[in-house]
Amino acid sequence: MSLRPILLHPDPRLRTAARPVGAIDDSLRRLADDMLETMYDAPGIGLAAPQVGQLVRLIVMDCVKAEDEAPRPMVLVNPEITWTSDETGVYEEGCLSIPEHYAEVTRPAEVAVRWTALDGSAQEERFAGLWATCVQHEIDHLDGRLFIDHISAVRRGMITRKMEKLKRDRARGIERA
Ligand code: K2U
Ligand code: ZN
Repeated sequence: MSLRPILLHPDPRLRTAARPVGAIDDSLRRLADDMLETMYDAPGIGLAAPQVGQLVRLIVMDCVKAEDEAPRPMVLVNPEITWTSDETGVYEEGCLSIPEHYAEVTRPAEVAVRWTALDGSAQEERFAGLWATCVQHEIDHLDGRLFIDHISAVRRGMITRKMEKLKRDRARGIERA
């Protein structure tokens, strides 16, 4: 297992729709393992393959936050939302590709998702609460969408300009070291 670098917005790969996974082979399983390790290390509660530069439809999640609850690492291959509740919920979202920026995002409070597990079996589950927010946030990533696409263009522009400066400073910092 190894940590993968997380791409920072703006990056064209974060705006590109990912391709469906064909074969579930050893390299996909290694990518899923590395994504889980990278997610826990960040720390985060979800991660999508495009965030580590792999434009395939693969996401990982573990939204268990209680210390006394067993972690529930999930790997979803080719996830699809098959139902959304009429009821919506608001959550202050962040993103590992847009560090230190948060905004309230309104999404359906519950969703049903169909996917393929790493063992090739078909899965379908309903998610609510933070799991519902997270799985929608991750599937957005697979379609090149970011949580800042759900806020005003003015705020999205401000965040993008700040991220461009952060990336310039980081690049300069490496040169200066
Ligand atoms: O996709 C990502 O960047 C991972 C996000 C997923 C996420 C964002 C907002 C709401 C739910 C999930 C990271 O986990 S951001 C870190 C984080 C940690 C705990 C709660 C919310 C966000
Ligand atoms: Zn994100």
